[in-house]
Amino acid sequence: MPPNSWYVTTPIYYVNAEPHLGHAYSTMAADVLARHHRQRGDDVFFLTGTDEHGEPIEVAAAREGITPQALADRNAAKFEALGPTIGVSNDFFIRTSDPRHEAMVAEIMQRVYDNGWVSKGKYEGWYCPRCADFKTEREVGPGNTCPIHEIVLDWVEEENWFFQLSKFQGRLEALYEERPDLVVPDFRRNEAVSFIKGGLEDVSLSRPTLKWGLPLPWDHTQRMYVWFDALLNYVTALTFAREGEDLSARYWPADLHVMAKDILKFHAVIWPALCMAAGLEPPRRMVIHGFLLMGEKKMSKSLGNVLDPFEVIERFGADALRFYLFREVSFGQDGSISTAGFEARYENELANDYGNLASRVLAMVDRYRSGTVPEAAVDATLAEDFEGTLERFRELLDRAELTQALELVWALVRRLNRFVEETQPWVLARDEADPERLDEVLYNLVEGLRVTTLMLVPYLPATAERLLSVLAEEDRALAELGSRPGGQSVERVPPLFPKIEA
Ligand code: ME8
Repeated sequence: MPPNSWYVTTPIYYVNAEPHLGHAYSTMAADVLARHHRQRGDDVFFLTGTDEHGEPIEVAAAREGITPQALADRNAAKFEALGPTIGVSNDFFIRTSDPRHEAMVAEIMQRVYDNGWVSKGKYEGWYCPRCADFKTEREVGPGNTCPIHEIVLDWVEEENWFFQLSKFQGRLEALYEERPDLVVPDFRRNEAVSFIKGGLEDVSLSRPTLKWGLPLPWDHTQRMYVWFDALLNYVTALTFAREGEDLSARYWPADLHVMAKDILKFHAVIWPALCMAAGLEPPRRMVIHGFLLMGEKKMSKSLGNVLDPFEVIERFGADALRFYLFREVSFGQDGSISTAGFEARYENELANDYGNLASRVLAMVDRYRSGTVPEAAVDATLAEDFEGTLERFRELLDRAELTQALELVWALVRRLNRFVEETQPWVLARDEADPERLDEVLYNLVEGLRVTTLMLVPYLPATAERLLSVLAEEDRALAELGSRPGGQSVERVPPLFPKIEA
C-alpha cells in the first residue's frame, strides 16, 4: 500500500512585527503532529509561512518609513529563521508576496467570480486594522473596541466587492452535520456552528483604499482583502513548493489546519465556503488552540508583553521550550506561562524525571553489564502498566490532544522511576545473588526508556535523537515494551538537561 498522505499547516503569520512565542507555539504544535505522523509512516507535508499583504503591514511599514515589501522581507526572514531554532521540520515556507502565489490567487479568485459568488455592494461597519477584520455587531467590544487588540475600531463606509458568504449557510450547516470533527475541540466546533446558525452576512472581498494588496483580477481599481489572499496559501503552496511538480492531488484537501481561536471564524466559516465557491474540496479538519498568556493577558506585540522565543531557547534549549509549553498549557485552552514555571518543570520533570532516569539506567548497564543490554523477559507488572498505551497515545494525537498525549508518556516515565526504586538494582548487584533478576530489571529499564523516548520524538526531537542513538535504536516507529530482545551495546550519557544558570 502507498503511504497515507498527511498535510498539516500553521497560520501564515503577519510580518508587521517580529515572531514571538505565540507564533512559535502554533508552529511547534503542528510540528509535533507532523513528526508523529512521519513516525507512523505517513507521507507528510508540513507547511508554514508568512502573510505579507494588507493593512497591518502597510501601516507598520509607513510608521518606519520603509516600503511594505522591505518590512515583509526583514520580518519574513526572522519567521523563517525561527523554524530551525525551535526544531521545526516544515517541508516548505510560503510567502504570500511570492509571485507564484499571487498568480494562483488571481486564477482561483477569478474562478470564484466566474462561478457567480461575487457581487458589488456598500460596506458600512466596524473594522480592526490590526486584525484586518470587519467586525460583526456581536464581535464589537465596549466603546467600539477590538476585543483582541483593545484598540478603538475604525468606522468604515465603502463601495466594494463582496463574497456571497450568506449563500453558503445551508451548505456549511450540512458540512458540519456530515463531519462532526471538522473543528476540534468540540467547544470550538460549537462556536463555529452557532456563528453559522446565527445568520451569515456577505463579506468584503476588496478594499478601494488599500494599496498593499493584490489587484482583483476582474477590477483593477480595487485590491483584495488580505484574508482571501491569505487563506488560499494552503492551496497555492502545493502548486509550487516543489519545482516542476504539482502536489495538489497528493495532499489536498489538507488533513489539519492548526491555529489559535482568534482566527476561528476565517477558517471554520469563510474558508470552507471559499473552497466550495472555487470548486475545491474543503479541508478535512482544524484544531483550535488557546492563547499563551503572560499574567492574565494574551501575549501579543501590540500589548508589549511578549517572550522572545530566541532568548528562551538560548537559555533552556528548544526541546525544553516545546516540552514546557505543551505540558504547562492544556492544549486547546488558554494558559499562563512564566519563567518561574519554566524553571520548575525543567528541573523537576526534564532534568529529574527523565534526564536522571536515562543517566542512571545507562550508567547501571555500563557498570553491571559492561554496556551490553541483557537479554531477558518482560516484567509482568511493568508490562501491565505499558499495556495499551501506544494505542491510546495514537488516539489522543489523532484528536490533537497534545497535552494529554504527553501526560500519558510522562506517567510511563514516572512508572519507570518507581520501578528503579522498587527493584533497587544496586542492591541486586551487590553480591549478584540473583543475576537473572538484575538482567531482567536492566533489560526492562532499557526497554522502557526506548519505548518512552520513541514516543517523545515529536516533543523532544533533539534529545530523543541523542538518546536513541546511545540506545543503538535506528528505527523511529513507535514500539511496544519487549519488542526488542536486548543484546545491543549502549553507552553512558552526559546529563540530557544540565543545570541552568540563574
Ligand atoms: O492572524 N498564543 O496572523 P498573526 C497562542 N495572518 N498563539 C498565538 C498567540 C498567543 N498569544 N499569538 C499569536 C494572522 N498566536 C493571519 C493568519 S492564516 C491564513 C492568516 C498564533 O500573525 C496563533 O496561531 O496575527 C494565531 O492564530 C496566529 O499566531 C495569529 O498570527
